[in-house]
Amino acid sequence: MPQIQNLQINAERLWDTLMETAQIGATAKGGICRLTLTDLDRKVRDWFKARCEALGCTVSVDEVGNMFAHRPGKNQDLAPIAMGSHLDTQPTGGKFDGVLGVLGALEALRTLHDAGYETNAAIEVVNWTNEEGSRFAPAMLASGVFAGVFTPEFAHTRQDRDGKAFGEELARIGYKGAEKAGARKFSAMFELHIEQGPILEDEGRMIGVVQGVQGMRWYEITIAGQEAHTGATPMRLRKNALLGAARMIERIDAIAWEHAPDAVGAVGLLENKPNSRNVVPGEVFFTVDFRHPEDKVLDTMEAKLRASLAEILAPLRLAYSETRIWNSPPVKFAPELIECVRIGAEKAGFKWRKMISGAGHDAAYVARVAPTTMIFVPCAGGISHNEAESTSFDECTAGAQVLVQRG
Ligand code: HGY
Ligand code: MN
Ligand code: MN
Repeated sequence: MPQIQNLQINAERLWDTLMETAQIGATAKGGICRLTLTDLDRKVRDWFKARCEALGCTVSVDEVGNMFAHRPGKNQDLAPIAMGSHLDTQPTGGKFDGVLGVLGALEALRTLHDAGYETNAAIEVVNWTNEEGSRFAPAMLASGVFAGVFTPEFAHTRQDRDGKAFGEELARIGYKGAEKAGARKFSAMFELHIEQGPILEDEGRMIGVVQGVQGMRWYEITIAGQEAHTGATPMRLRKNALLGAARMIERIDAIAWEHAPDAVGAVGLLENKPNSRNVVPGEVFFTVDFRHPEDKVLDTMEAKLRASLAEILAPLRLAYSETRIWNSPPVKFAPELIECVRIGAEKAGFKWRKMISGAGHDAAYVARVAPTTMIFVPCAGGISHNEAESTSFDECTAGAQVLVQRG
């Protein structure tokens, strides 16, 4: 049996799987729109399950749709080593966010299978449900249930903006498993992912040896004014909810700048009602995404957000409600696994650097229940959550190669 350090992944095969699955939800601009628990998600899940079963893996599904493809190892007493990420995308997502982590892990399985290599611990390739949080908030929902952060009931009752419930959609696509989420144990979890930022490319490095993930908080805000005729209502009598939202959006940006360069903040989702040309907007719903490596700075940003709501909206005679719907604290990954990735990158001759993840990942939650770390590869211009997201053949190969050596 060959030594694991001599195993080489089949780079063409990996690239072909990335391009093949990119057709499931392909957009005209070259990206993917494959929202969680849609028929397109079912289609890519079915594709993934069939490829894993063709390798002799058994594929299990838990109560929130997480998929686990199990390849037995020599020592049944050892908990499996997991590797994986997510197959759901943003509405204007790219070909690599999440997908590289799942298909890189599939390629690792295929490489082991071709070599007839029997690992000591079993290997499990994982597809985590609803990592993006775009359709059902918050993000990383199903890995969060797996890690005990959320209850299955909380997940099942989350609704999308059309009022559809997570649990019903999961059952509708046939991926509401019987297995209790979190019942399954891992001895380690590795997640391969694109960096989604510009640092690796800017420094000409191939591998990010990820130390952890920054803190993330999401808020939902509804501003209530009064619908009125845009022609007959004097300016002094208006209660314009969209004006209030506009001033809040400006202030939210300013709060992030006050704590930059490590802080970031954005309003990404906004619904204006009734959204008619000649009606003064009566109600606006919008979301806030704040992130920073330190919780105490996020506390300061949160306090400023709340103070700003009262300060800005009262003079406009606007009411509001604000709820923090997600708080994912900063996470540090397992030092011994970080060292594994560093050694793997060195042995493969790749330039690497240590870094913190700006984006959230399932690994952030799995790190609560198993030793976990991540492997980053560059993406062109640091662009992600964008149909133009692009990671090269060589970069995908490098990431999967480090993964197979480490897994
Ligand atoms: O929000 C995030 O950082 C992740 O892409 N879901
Ligand atoms: Mn991702
Ligand atoms: Mn993403």
